[in-house]
Amino acid sequence: MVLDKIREKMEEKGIDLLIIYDREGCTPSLFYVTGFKGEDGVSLISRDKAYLIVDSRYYAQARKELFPSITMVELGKKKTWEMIKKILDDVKPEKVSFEGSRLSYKNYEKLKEIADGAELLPGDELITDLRKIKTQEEVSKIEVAIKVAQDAFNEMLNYVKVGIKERELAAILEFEMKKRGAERPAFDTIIASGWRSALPHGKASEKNIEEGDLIVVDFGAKVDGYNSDLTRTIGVGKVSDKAKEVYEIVRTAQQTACEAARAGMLAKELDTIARKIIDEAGYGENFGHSLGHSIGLEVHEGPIVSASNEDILPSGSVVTIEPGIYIEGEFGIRIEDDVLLTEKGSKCLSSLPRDLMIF
Ligand SMILES: [Mn+2]
Repeated sequence: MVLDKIREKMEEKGIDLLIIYDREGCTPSLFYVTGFKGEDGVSLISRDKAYLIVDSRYYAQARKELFPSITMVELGKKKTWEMIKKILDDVKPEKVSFEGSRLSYKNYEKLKEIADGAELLPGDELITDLRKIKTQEEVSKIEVAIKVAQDAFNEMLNYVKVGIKERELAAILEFEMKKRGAERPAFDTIIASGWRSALPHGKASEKNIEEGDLIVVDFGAKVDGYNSDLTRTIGVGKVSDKAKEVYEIVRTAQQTACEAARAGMLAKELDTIARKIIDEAGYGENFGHSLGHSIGLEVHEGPIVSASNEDILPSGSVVTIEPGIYIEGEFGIRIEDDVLLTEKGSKCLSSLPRDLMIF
């Protein structure tokens, strides 16, 4: 199915061969196109054939995981580029495409060397355009990744108290996600308390949770290849009135954007809905990042929901909606949910309460 769609796009653009070159998991497109979950492999897609080259570490795994339309090529004692050349000599392409944002310069030079004069052109969009629109099966996998993360978060809340370290809370959260089936956290868990909560990407540190702290918890699980990405801000003890006030602004902005989101909007229109509320409350300067991004095989993928992105949000995309207000030296607040966009509107896939929880 994916392969058919890629070939349609290849034909439109006159591309005879597409190379997906993965080293140490640098491109999730390899899994998307071939079904292979290993971290090293090269796929070559021509108009009528599709190959995956793997070395002996992965023969058994690839045999199990590969989609039936992909032929496994055992590398044996050959070098990867020798094998790629062999297939190139057989296909004799005039135009060869590759992922320009993934193939290293060094490997691009190697490709040029063996391409025998074929035109080389980056073609990331051959795959990323498809990845923007999630199938029902992909949405279900994201929903599982969300459930695992939410259940683990709820368990972690039992440990929130003055004196515990941010890093200890992060470890509990990550352990609880793995216990529930996560391959790993979707990214390094952000637990940022007190003054650190004003750092939008404050990874969990050695800081202890203190009386009166707000804690930004930004976390996600990777399950069966797919990621979730959620944020809640919680309080400990006597939280200041100012913090509570600002919390309500973020909450209103976030909820309004979640409810208004739908496919067919420009990405920047959605960003504006939340940004306007924060601007009008006088905190525009304190919301420096984009409203959100798409999730799927990667935690950050396109389309990005930013003030400058004029792309249309397609039906079937799953985006995060995560406005925040950060006041340096004082505190920060962010709330993030994962939302499926359809023509009819939005469906919030995550379901943690948005009320400020105080422990
Ligand atoms: Mn996010």
